[in-house]
This record gives sequence, structure tokens and C-alpha cells, in this order.
Amino acid sequence: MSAKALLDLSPAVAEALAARRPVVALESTIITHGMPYPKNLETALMLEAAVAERGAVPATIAVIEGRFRVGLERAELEQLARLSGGVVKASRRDLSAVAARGGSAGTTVAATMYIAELAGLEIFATGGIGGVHRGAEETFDISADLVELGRTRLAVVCAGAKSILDIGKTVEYLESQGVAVCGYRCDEFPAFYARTSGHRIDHRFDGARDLARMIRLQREIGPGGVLIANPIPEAHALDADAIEKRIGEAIVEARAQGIEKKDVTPFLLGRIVEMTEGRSLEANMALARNNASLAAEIAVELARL
Ligand code: PSU
Ligand code: MN
Repeated sequence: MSAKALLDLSPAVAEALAARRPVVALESTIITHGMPYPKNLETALMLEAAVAERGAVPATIAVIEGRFRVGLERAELEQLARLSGGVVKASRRDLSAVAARGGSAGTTVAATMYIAELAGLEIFATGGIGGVHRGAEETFDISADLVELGRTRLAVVCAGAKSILDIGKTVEYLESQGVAVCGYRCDEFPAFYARTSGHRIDHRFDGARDLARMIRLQREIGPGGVLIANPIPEAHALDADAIEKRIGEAIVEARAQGIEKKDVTPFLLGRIVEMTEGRSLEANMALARNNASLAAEIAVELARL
């Protein structure tokens, strides 16, 4: 059996792909492990609406009862959102095991990229990518998202990486993996809640059409993808020093409680939301929406090329 036999496209996605109309992939770990219910559901629906508003078809990706689903029904989104934390967080390496037992899972950026490429999609929007964790020189905790970006021909729009990660090491690792990183109207790799990080991006693009041309070239060159860094809108950016302090506290707690491996990111995301009384959640929603809109604009340009 080929992996493609595990794919189920929604009718809307299948039609759009057949007619070469623009489609934007969206991940589902942001729903199952990135935000609490019901904000996660609200976000998932808002991202789909943002993509549709710009003239592209949204394709939220998850594993449902052993099938790689591209484009979810509203009831399925709702079910995943309610299971928040109570369902598997699937990275690429988990996909075969989850599929073998007919299970369901939220897919990380890495797993979503894999499924999206299998389905023939070109572009994907998320909030923040995984990266190299602080202290990785001891733990080796480097997100599979970065490796996947190095070997899968997909363009991913993100708002950079949270400073729960070591952004400098993340940027270095992206270079090692051959990932084409570009800034959308910015010259620094953004730090999720903040628009800057102090780490330069070599390639800046100011328009969706130019980005679309670059993405097509990278698809020829390969083997990896393009990471488009799109800073959080000014009006929603949080005070970098204040959030930095909270993140530092959350990391200390995680270590004290022995949180490790794939549980680290969800734990830190949850604690930061609690510590900032939801302000970080609002920022997260705003930047994810901004990314979905940009991805849709680029998808429209890709379909025109
Ligand atoms: N960063 C966020 N929000 C998220 C994630 C990361 O700000 O929801 C999720 C994404 O799905 C990402 C995953 O792919 O966490 C990375 O997990 P890990 O660090 O275990 O690779
Ligand atoms: Mn990890």
C-alpha cells in the first residue's frame, strides 16, 4: 500500500486541486495542543475564514481514525478542539503508528508538511514553528519541524519562533538544513510575540507575487522548502521584556517538574497563556490570522504563475 492510499481529501480541496485553484494547508496541533478550548476552535475557524476571504480554499490537516485528512468538516474540527490535550500530538515519526491503530491525532508542522506534500499542496500557514530548545546542547531537543523544512517542498508561513526556543540556534539549524528562509517585509527573524529578535534574515520580500516566484524556484532546486517569516502585526505585539521574563519562569517550572521531549512545547505554551492571563493567546490568534491571510495571498499568486 502506498502512503497516498491513506489520504482523504475533502470535496472542496479535491475540486480546487483538480482545477489548480489556490489551497492553503493549516496544521492541527495548534488546535489539540497549542491553545485551550474553546479559543482553539475559534482560532481554527477564524484561520479557515481568513484563507477563504483571500480567495483560497483552506485545508486543515489532521489524522482522523487512521486516515490522513486534508480538509476537515466543522464537526471534526469541533471534536479535535474539545479533545484538547487528550489526543495524540503527531510528528512525522508518529504517523505510521497512529494510522496502524486507526487513531486520531493533531499534526505538528512537520507531520502537516508531510501530508500536505503528499496531497500536492504547496503552501501552509501556522503560528510559530518548533525549533531548537534552549539547552539543546544538553538535551538534543531540536524540533522535527526544522528537519522537515529541509526535505519537504512546501512553503510555510510563520511568525518566527517563540523565545521558549533558542532563536539563534534555530536560525543556524535552518541554514544547516538548507531551508530557504525569507522575511516578508522584515529583515530580522521575528520572535513570535515580538517583531524582532536581533537575528538577521538575508532575503527580504515585499510582495506576494515575488514570494510566489521564489517558492516555485525553490521547488525546482529542493530538496527542502521555504520558510516565510511574517512578523506579528504591530498593534498586537507584546512587550518583549515582560514576555521574556514569563517564558524564563515557565522554563524553570518545566525543568523542576521533569517535563521533557514532546511534552515540553505544549507545557510551555499552556503556562505562558496562564501567566499572561490570555494576552498572549490574543496575540497568538492575531499573528496566526495574519499568516493565514498572507499564505492565501501567495497561494493565489502561485495559481496565477
Ligand atoms: N509553537 C507555537 N504553537 C504551537 C506549536 C509550536 O507557538 O502550537 C506546535 C506546532 O504544531 C509545532 C509543534 O509544529 O508545536 C512543535 O512541537 P515540538 O517542539 O515538540 O516539535
Ligand atoms: Mn522536541
